[in-house]
Amino acid sequence: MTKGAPKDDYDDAALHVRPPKAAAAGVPGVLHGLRDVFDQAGVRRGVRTLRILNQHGGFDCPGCAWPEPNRPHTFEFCENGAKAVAEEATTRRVGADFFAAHPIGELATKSDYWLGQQGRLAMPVFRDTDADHYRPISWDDAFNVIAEELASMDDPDQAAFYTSGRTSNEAAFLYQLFARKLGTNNLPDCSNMCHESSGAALSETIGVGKGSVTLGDITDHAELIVVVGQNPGTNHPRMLSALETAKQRGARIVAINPLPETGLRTFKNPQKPSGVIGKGTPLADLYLPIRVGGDMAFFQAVNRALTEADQRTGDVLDHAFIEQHTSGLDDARAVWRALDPADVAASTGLSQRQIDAFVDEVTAAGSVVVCWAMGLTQHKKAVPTIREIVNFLLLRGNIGRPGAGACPVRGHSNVQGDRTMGIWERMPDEFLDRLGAEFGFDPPREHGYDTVDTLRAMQDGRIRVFMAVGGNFAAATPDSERTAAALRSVPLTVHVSTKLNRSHVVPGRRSLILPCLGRTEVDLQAGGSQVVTVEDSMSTVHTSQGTLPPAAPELRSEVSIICGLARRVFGDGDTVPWEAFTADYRTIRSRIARVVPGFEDFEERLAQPGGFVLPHPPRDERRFPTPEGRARFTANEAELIRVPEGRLILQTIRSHDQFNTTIYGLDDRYRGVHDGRRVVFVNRDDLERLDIPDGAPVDLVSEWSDGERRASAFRVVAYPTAPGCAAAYYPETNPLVPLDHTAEISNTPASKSVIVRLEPTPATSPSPTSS
Ligand SMILES: Nc1nc2c(c(=O)[nH]1)N[C@H]1C(S)=C(S)[C@@H](COP(=O)(O)OP(=O)(O)OC[C@H]3O[C@@H](n4cnc5c(=O)[nH]c(N)nc54)[C@H](O)[C@@H]3O)O[C@H]1N2
Ligand SMILES: Nc1nc2c(c(=O)[nH]1)N[C@H]1C(S)=C(S)[C@@H](COP(=O)(O)OP(=O)(O)OC[C@H]3O[C@@H](n4cnc5c(=O)[nH]c(N)nc54)[C@H](O)[C@@H]3O)O[C@H]1N2
Ligand SMILES: [Mo]
Repeated sequence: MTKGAPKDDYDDAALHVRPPKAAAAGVPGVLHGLRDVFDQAGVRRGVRTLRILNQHGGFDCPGCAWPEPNRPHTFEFCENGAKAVAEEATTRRVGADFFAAHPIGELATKSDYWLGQQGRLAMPVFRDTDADHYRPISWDDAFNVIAEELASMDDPDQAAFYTSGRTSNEAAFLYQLFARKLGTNNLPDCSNMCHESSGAALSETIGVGKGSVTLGDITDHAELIVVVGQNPGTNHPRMLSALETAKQRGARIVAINPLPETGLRTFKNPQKPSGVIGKGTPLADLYLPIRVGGDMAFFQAVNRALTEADQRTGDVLDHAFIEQHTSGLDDARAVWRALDPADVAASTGLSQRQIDAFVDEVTAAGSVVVCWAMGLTQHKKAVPTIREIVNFLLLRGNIGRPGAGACPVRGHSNVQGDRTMGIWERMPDEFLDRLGAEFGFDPPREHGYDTVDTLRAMQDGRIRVFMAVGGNFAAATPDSERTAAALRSVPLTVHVSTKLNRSHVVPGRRSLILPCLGRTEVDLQAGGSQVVTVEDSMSTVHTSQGTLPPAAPELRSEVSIICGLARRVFGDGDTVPWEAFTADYRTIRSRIARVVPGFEDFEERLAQPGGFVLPHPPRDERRFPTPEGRARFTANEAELIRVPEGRLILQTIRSHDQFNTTIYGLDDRYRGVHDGRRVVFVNRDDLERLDIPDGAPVDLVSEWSDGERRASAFRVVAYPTAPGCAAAYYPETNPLVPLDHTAEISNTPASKSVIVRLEPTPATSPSPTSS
């Protein structure tokens, strides 16, 4: 008997709201996490799974990319990590009976929560041309279907290969090799919707698109830690332990966020006695309730204040650093000088006193780290905003020394590693040269499609094969209704997945679902039990090895699926030894070592406890590999987000009970929402002004040049968010985000700033559970 049989779908009727929580984690947090694991995995499998989470020789937590402290035998574990593990370790299965019982049309009406609750995918299934059902198919036949469709293309750019950031380095390296051997750079990935803006801003200004701090910089050295546009209590819970450690040695913390997130206020560390019975550690010393999208104006005002203070005293800026290592300060300063305080106030919603309080924190601190996540990256002006933060760090030499630097906190556990392995539609020529030389072929040079461009190409009928290794392309991307229509028009879609999700139920005309092993499971190949590697948010590369028996006998590893397909496509005489790669992943790593800089002696260095750290010239030696060899100050033009009368700026966020499009449960405990998800948080003053009562049922309507988009039947929750702003959960709100509403340069969907109006939900409207 399967433990915890899946529930019927939910309809939000039971939704209720309590006041937000004052402290994060503590014992209730851990109990919630454990309950999920034991409910889904059973007690024995559950204990076994959690004991080896994030430990040397164990598997890397699929929860997030926050680094593990390099201390063997600690129990690095958090509530949301436990939920991520439970999702994978569940004993429920989706097999042939399931697909026979449920036509695709019916599955498409189910919520993301329901789909995920059905359990692990147990066998490959195929939907033949426009059929109503998926049916089992053998692996060989599945590879034949894909190979034949690929062979029918006029041009390799009619295929696109998506990756989500849970894919291991080994699988990612082979996947991009496969795509490039086929002749395309169409390698869209989740990062296009995530930290693309950070990578773009950092590579332009400091010469490396990755964060420049280590965990020790935060725990042991930083005097001030600024957490901007990030909700670590939910999305990176282990970061709270690091912030607590910093706090206890006297570091100061500033939170900049339109929402007063619980996790930034007080933390009760469940792994310490004081966290179990005490009041917990207060985290943020200063909280700035910034208006959505106001960060660039804020940092410009701060940078202006710092330069002006320096003109008075001469000791606020790090003149030696600026002189020796940077360029462009004069142009940036000209922009700051021209700032209009009224524009700053309108953009940020903050008073001069609040900005001054921040400037005082900064000038009092010998070293500053700025951490950020999606609150900065998913805006039209995301790239210039992050460049402005680099300006801020450069002014006081806060880069390349202990306790200082830029810390984009990555999402998926290996999203940074996938990029390092070449999952990018725009890999530089040096990488392509080395790849081509290693494997004896000429990789395509023309840039490929990112996520948004893949969708555009699908809409125009230019994609014949869409393949995804992991992720949930249909639900994670913007403009859901148009996206679904685009996906349905593709001749063949292929999803390599662990669990059922929305992408499978809006299939292409023909569609395959190929089930794979998860992180937690033993990966046994001809050459024995395999380990894979991942790279965390702070550039540490280490191993991950599952220990649970595979969820079903037919599952294959991602590596084996990619190699199986490649052998079918390229034949057995290929210059790439696909079969040997599957048998022993060390043979893949020996190639990575030759192609990817920083991976020399890969296998040997993996043996070190905790793995090894990739080189990062700005962090390691204050060397900036930009064209001029200097870090660059940039002149950025701020733009006030104009909000017509009666409208709000909607940001789309995660609840405490989800991992992106995977919905673990229906509570957002810290924000006080229970048993439902279709809520919209609005400031009480705005509700009064708009004459909408707290608790009212509303539709969210977004307005764009090509017309309106609607998401119906949300409940209004009066909440202390910054005035003029609203927040609601993703993916329910993705139908509201126009495909063309993207960040400049990075092309990331601007899903944190969608102009909406609230309309009363018509009384007859059914309450939809799916989008
Ligand atoms: N449990 C769990 N863990 C996760 C995930 C998950 O879904 N669940 N997802 C993973 C992934 S892929 C990612 S990328 C990360 C995401 O981690 P986060 O970025 O923390 O996730 P979001 O929920 O999008 O939260 C965005 C935060 O930015 C704030 N914000 C929004 N707009 C603005 C703005 O204009 N300015 C400022 N200053 N703040 C703003 C919001 O109020 C919110 O606190 O988490 C990763 N970890
Ligand atoms: N409106 C709005 N949209 C957003 C965001 C937002 O804040 N607001 N955030 C964006 C961000 S930051 C991101 S990263 C994207 C996320 O986009 P994706 O990465 O595409 O989405 P996920 O929900 O993380 O993918 C979940 C699916 O991955 C599969 N999976 C899980 N583990 C494995 C595994 O080990 N192997 C394989 N092959 N499959 C596995 C399961 O089938 C599961 O259903 O969404 C983006 N979309
Ligand atoms: Mo992400």
